[in-house]
Amino acid sequence: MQPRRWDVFCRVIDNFGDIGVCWRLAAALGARGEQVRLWLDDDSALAWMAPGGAPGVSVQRWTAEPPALAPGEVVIEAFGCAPPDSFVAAMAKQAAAGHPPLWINLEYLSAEAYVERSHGLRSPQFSGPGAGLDKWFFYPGFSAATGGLLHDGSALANDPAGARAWLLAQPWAAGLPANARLLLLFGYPSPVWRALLPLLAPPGTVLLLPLGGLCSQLQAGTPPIGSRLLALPHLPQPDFDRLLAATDVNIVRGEDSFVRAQLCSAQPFVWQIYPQQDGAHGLKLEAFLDRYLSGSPEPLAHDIRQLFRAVNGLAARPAHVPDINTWQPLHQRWRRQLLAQHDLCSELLRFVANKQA
Ligand code: TRH
Repeated sequence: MQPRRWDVFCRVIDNFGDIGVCWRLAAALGARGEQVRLWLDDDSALAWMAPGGAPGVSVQRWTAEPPALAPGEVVIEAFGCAPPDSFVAAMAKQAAAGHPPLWINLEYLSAEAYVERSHGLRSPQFSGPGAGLDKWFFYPGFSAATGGLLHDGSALANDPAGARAWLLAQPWAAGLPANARLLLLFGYPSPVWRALLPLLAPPGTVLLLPLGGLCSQLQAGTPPIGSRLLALPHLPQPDFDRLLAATDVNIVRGEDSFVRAQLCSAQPFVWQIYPQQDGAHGLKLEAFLDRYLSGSPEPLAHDIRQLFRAVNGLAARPAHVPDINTWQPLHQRWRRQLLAQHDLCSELLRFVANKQA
């Protein structure tokens, strides 16, 4: 089949999740033989996230006066970022000529029930340069009634020893004992860490800290007794995935590292959710935990829920952390369940093929 031409629009709001998700999607589509033009208003993070680029993907600067390029067959706006008016007008013109591009809004990931209800819905455009066009909602998610999750890199979890050997060979890991307990801490700066780290990082733990606000916060304080901090350079995305597979526990955040910790690692993880002003993140966290812990025995489920809540400042510091040996099988069962779902790239290709048939 002829490759399709895709335009993927991404606005970097903050941090690395917007560009991280869009790059991963673009690279996954490129790997399936599609031609992707990724529009970015700020592509600076790609220098370390994707230094080698990816087959089939070209990056297009999204400037105030975007170049007048003809839209591809599929246009994705990530997280409702609204492509430029001139581009949408060109889409409408193509539609008037009998070749409407398929316009998709790739939404944020959530385990909440509305996702299953809203996935695949049509949104007719009544005004603006795109009047007369349809926009379609595409929701990633944790069940077969959603668009699923990107699955690339998931085999890493099957070879933790290989991932650990890779880690120990990295220049930034020089001198790390082979059997060190490694905790990746990729979170947001927060007052909760002072109380929680002594629980999460017992003596002998090496805390791996990606560059950023939390790394600076912890470097300015005293590490938990008997543990050590190791600042990491920014890694290319495939190496970040390897890192997740190589550690003993991962603390992750946002959207993309949260998904990777579930798929790329056989070890448990804790999620620091992206905080929202209106507190909506609390509901989102509980919806995820309801799914993740479904069918799990008490008191394990209770302990995990309390820990996730505490990391997000939504509960007091728990008295103890969940037992890793009973948590691990739960995590692995969850991971197998996710891998049994169709992956997001396949779902997206199927969605596009159906709509364009
Ligand atoms: O960085 P995040 O907090 O991103 C976001 C954004 O803030 C966004 O506005 C918000 O909407 C979203 O969260 C929910 O966390 P996330 O999503 O985990 O993105 C991090 C990306 O950075 C992910 O793709 C992995 C990548 N990464 C690397 O490739 N190498 C690295 O060394 C590190 C530390 C991260």
